[in-house]
Amino acid sequence: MENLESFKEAGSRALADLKKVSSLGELEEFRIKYLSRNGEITGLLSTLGKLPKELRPQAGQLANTIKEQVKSAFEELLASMQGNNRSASGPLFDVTLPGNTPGQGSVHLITQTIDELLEIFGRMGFDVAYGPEIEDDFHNFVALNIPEIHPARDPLDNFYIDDQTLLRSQTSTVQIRVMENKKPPIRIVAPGRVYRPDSVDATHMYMFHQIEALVVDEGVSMVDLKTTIDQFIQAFFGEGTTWRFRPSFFPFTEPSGEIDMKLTDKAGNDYWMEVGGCGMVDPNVFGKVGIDAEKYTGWAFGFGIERLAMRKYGIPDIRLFFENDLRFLEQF
Ligand code: 2NM
Repeated sequence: MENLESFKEAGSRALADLKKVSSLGELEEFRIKYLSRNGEITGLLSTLGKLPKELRPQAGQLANTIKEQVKSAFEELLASMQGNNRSASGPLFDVTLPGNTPGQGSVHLITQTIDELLEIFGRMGFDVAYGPEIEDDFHNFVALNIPEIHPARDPLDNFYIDDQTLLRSQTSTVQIRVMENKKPPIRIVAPGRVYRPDSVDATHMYMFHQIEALVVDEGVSMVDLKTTIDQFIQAFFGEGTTWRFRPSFFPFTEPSGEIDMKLTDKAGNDYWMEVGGCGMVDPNVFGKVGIDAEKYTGWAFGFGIERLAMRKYGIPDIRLFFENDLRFLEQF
């Protein structure tokens, strides 16, 4: 009986030692100590001959059970260490296995386009200005020389919050705020969202983005306006892009013009497409913001950012920008 107890004791000691093993090197030491030909556990069987004959079968069975137990615990640990570890003493995982790469997002095409526009205008010496999207009647209409009875004020053409407050319908509101707060020289661009309750179709959305430029200084003329627009269009669409001024009217500029780009349709015929508006700031606007119209002149222009991006990247439908379908967004 005493021998049987010592067999059990040897088994427990081996299993306890195995728990302390933390590297393949230590595991090999364990194997030599307990499971090699002269190891302690393997050796149990060779002591059987010294036992009384009646005890031998029971002791032999016990020795085998213990040996199988220790061996299978050893093999299990060995397999788990080898499966996760190539180095004998390193951490218990394989740093060379490919991991789960998190999906990487990308910058939205409208944001990319705004970044590019600000980069181009930055090179031409323009500062960037921002303003609130919830505006008052003064900044959205009055200061822009838009009279009380003008169709642009129609409740059906604007998102009014109350009589005096609405979502801005153009970023010119930012130009007004800059002119209120800063004396000339002024040279800014204002990018941002604007809101108009248009029926949604391939070229209309109730929210879109504009970028407007404003320059005010002494002796500023239409030559500066036209040169700046031309340099911008060549930089954004590529050298050799043809565009034209077309006379037009805005309440806040005089004279005013539309900016048309020359395009070619599938049949090879040229046509003109409006991409923006511009003009010399009306002296009435200067009067509203306290700038001396006798001393200063200025010009402004505005482009729809979605339109610019649609032209540049061949996007046929404005709704694609806002549906957030990854198959669209991932292309840019
Ligand atoms: C446009 C077209 C023409 C414009 C005018 C002004 C201001 F505040 F100076 F009067 N800001 N923006 C302007 C002029 C905007 O966008 C199509």
